[in-house]
Amino acid sequence: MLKKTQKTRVALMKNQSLDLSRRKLLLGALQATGLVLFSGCEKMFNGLQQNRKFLSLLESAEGANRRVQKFLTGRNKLAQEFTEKDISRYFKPNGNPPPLAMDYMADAASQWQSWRLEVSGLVQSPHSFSLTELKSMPARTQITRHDCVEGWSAIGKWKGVRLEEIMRRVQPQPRAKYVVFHCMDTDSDGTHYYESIDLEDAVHPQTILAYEMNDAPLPLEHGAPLRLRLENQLGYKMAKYIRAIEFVADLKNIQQGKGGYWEDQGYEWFAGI
Ligand SMILES: Nc1nc2c(c(=O)[nH]1)N[C@H]1C(S)=C(S)[C@@H](COP(=O)(O)O)O[C@H]1N2
Ligand SMILES: [Mo]
Repeated sequence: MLKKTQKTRVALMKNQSLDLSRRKLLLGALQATGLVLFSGCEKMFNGLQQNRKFLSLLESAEGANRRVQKFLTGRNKLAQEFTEKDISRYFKPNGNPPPLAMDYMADAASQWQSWRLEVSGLVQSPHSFSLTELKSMPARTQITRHDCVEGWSAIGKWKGVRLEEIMRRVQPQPRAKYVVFHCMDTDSDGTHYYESIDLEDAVHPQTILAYEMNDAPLPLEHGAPLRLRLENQLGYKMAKYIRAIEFVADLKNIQQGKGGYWEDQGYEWFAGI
């Protein structure tokens, strides 16, 4: 006879392997459509949740002090931009794998025709944008370095619409202080990824909602169809698989109240580099 905890563990393991084989099936179907561009994808599925380990320097008091300084000074400074030849040959996909939800997979297969970005909250004119509409808006392209708190970096080329353009369209109310990004993916506990930034970062010239990476449609594992690029902060701020954007006065009523998935687990809200 198994003890109750053992039983639960066995049940959990069974669920996980079921989950994995379903993922593999769906992945195969997507590969057939040519939507999965990176071969590292399989590995990423297996590496689920490995990013819970963080480098100690980044968590140290020294690292935290540096970030406070950054927050107070020079926030509108441009992050360094690179040239085509600096683009990394491999850019590690990190964090949760693409959402397993059937509607996500179906949307991907139809090239996001029915996907919409819902923009709401404290705005004068809430609006839902199709990908075509986002692509028809003024675009910015930038080649920048991505720094993950785990200690790896990669340089990539991103094209997208500036968040300020979205704000011009929806008109945030004076009470709005933060922009919250709601994502479609979940961790293994079913908790949705989310992130938030303040309005100062939202209007930064390099803050874009990217739909292209290295001159190709944003690959699934890098956050298709839309992900945030915020070039003066660490990787975990850059929400992938965005479904909705909400303007709020306060972060305390969203999930655990700390402004982001990792922040809810103790990481800093302002992750300046
Ligand atoms: N929705 C969502 N966004 C996310 C994550 C995630 O797990 N889910 N991981 C974050 C982390 S820790 C990093 S380093 C980057 C990784 O981006 P990449 O997959 O393009 O390398 O995405 C960030 N945005
Ligand atoms: Mo990260």
